Amino acid sequence: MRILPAFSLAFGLTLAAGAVSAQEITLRSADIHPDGYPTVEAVKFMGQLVSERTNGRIKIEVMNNAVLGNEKDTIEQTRFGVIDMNRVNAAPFNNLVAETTVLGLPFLFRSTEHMHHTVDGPIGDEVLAAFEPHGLVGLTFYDSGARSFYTTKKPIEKLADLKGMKIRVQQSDLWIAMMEAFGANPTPMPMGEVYSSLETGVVDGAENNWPSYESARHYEIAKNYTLTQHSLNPEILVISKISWNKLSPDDQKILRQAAKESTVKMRELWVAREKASEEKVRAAGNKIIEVDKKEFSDAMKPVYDKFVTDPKQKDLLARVQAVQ
Ligand code: BDP
Repeated sequence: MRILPAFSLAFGLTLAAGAVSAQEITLRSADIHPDGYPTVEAVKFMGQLVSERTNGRIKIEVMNNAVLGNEKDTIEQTRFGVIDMNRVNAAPFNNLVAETTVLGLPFLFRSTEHMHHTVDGPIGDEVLAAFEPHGLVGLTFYDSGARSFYTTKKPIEKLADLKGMKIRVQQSDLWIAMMEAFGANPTPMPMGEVYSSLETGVVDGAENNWPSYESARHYEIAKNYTLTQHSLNPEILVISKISWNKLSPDDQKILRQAAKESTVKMRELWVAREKASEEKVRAAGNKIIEVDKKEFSDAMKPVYDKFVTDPKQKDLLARVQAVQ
């Protein structure tokens, strides 16, 4: 949290009796994606709302393009209050906040609506609340579409094609186990290293949604995109507990509300971007492959067996599955 007292104190004195409460606060928010990406634009939108509702007293500065580092590192920095806010996919949180694991389980959500109904309801609140003991406050969820595989050389037409392929995964034990269950050889690394790893053959492929496949330009080198749609793992926006505790309860309320409203905006942006990215990739002549998804989902039992073990996780999974 960057507090800018010079201008704001003087300004505050004219506005309110308590100069301290009128201090200007700039919350720095990390994101790895470029401008125009729906997560980035959603947090900017949230910043506008917060600024309007606090008469410019609180601002959010979105520091995107991974300028603050890769996701795993920025999560640590957010826990320690070096970075105020962070928008990260649920996967890099898995090893820290066990409750996030369930959301990434392969072929869990039947549809985007099922995912929305889950994260918008009490289960979503429960997962967000689970961040608190880990130095973070969960604010809201954003969409991330469906993740599918892409490869540089051999296209994936059936499950057996994944056998022995080196596939980049996010830095999460769940995701490593998932790739193993698909028969692949998982290579965890941050998103920023994927392009060169595909280019130099360190990995044979990776997996992501249409917008990331397109915006990170992976589609230019990994031209086979196989629509396995194996996970609808959402994105999560968090704020450091250290930054949070410095805010008044009223300001916390404003932030929570603006975060929720930014999700509504994000979903509109997401639908448009997904379509635009798909069109761009198809226009580039990439090979888009449909597969028998059942074959892929049938292979996922070991992942469920390994990660849904204790009664709490079992109960959470059953409740997600029961959401209509
Ligand atoms: C994108 C997520 C981003 C992840 C990235 C990845 O938006 O948070 O870091 O995937 O695969 O879809 O690392």
